[in-house]
Amino acid sequence: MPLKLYNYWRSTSSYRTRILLNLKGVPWEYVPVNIREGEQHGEAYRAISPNGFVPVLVDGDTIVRQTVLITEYLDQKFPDKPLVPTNAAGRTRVMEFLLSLTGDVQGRTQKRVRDYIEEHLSRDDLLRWFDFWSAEGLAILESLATEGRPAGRFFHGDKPGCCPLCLTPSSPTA
Ligand SMILES: N[C@@H](CCC(=O)N[C@@H](CS)C(=O)NCC(=O)O)C(=O)O
Repeated sequence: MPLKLYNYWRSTSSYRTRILLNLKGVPWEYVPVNIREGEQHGEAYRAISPNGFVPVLVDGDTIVRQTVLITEYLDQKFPDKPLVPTNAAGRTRVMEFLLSLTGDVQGRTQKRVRDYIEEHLSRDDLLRWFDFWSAEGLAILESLATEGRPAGRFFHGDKPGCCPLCLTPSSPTA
């Protein structure tokens, strides 16, 4: 039975996860959840994703939420072509970057935060908020990626790995 990815085409977290699945090279099925139409709040989807976020990976009876845990799950289940370095130091550095991107940065700019600001404050406040936290977030990620420790030609390693590729979906906001 192929893996199923519940996701939305314009969601950056979903886009990241599609890249990771394709890097891994395992077959997977696309299950659309239209978060612009509010499908993430429906009862059926909340049974899979209690917090109403995409993406969610379903592998038989196993439900995996959070992009970082999906990355971890794919590496555990399919150890060929590791997405994250297998040595402790490299792994810690890459995981720090991914957690900062998908938690600290994404958490401040995700749709429900933007919707709240626009509804309870104003569109101008929203634009200011988004510009400020996008710039701040990208600066933090840049400092993590360029910090003094050697990481190869790319961050992290000599080939473009999951960090630069996971950043790609954020490039329209850069
Ligand atoms: N920490 C989560 C963040 C996921 C997330 O922010 N997903 C957004 C789309 S990019 C979402 O589902 N938004 C729907 C909403 O806010 O209601 C992860 O890394 O998977």
